[in-house]
Amino acid sequence: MPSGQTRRGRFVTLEGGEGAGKSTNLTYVRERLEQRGIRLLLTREPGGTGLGEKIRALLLDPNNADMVSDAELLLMFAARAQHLQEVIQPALQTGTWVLCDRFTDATYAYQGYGRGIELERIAVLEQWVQGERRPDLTLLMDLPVEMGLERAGRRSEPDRFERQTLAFFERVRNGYLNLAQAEPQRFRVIDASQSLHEVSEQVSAVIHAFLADQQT
Ligand code: Z5A
Repeated sequence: MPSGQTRRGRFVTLEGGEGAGKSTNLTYVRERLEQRGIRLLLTREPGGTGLGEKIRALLLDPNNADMVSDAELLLMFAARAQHLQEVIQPALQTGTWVLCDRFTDATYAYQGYGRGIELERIAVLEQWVQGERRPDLTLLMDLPVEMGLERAGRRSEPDRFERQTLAFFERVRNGYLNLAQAEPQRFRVIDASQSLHEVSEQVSAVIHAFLADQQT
């Protein structure tokens, strides 16, 4: 690379169903990357900006039980448009890596497979809001739905998504697995049903291999 030119940052996302351990494993990914001297920005969706966090609150509020699926979809992309322009793109352009808890794969999984919105309509919004921007690496934390709900259920009051049926979460899980199968070069599926230690070992191996690829 010519001197004075900044190498663009990489865009890494974590995905998975309820209680899959994304937040927990974000810490491992962060540690692995920072140990290698990589400048890193941690963020999440929906959210990641002042406006995005307000949209997130609307989306998760159980009092908005009457929100229609199209409104939910458009709010996800409204938050994403702000997030991309205000936070993600500027960081990547200056060489900072972005580690994001959920991104557009969650829209395909939840609003597409879960709610039943046609995937083609989501693809139109994806192209409109993101242009060519896609994650460079996506870790999909996969585990049986009941196990994830059991883990998540140990916490606070359920939000609007956490009140969905088991069948909804099964569709989300299958949706994620379909996405991963369609793009094996980007996705790495982690068996999140294992112990925290074993899951962290899988995550470390994925990050190690990804970093090795970046140097070739
Ligand atoms: N959503 C959407 O519909 N469309 C979109 O486009 C986007 C999002 C971007 C908010 O997401 C909601 O937005 C989400 C989808 C929707 N709703 N749902 N469901 P979120 O990511 O903020 O919320 P979440 O999915 O509810 O995250 P979560 O439940 O916090 O899951 P997590 O981060 O994957 O889990 P965790 O907090 O790391 O772990 C859960 C518990 O399990 C915790 O007590 C851990 O200590 C424990 N844990 C984790 N791993 C293990 C292992 N391996 N063994 C034992 N215990 C473990």
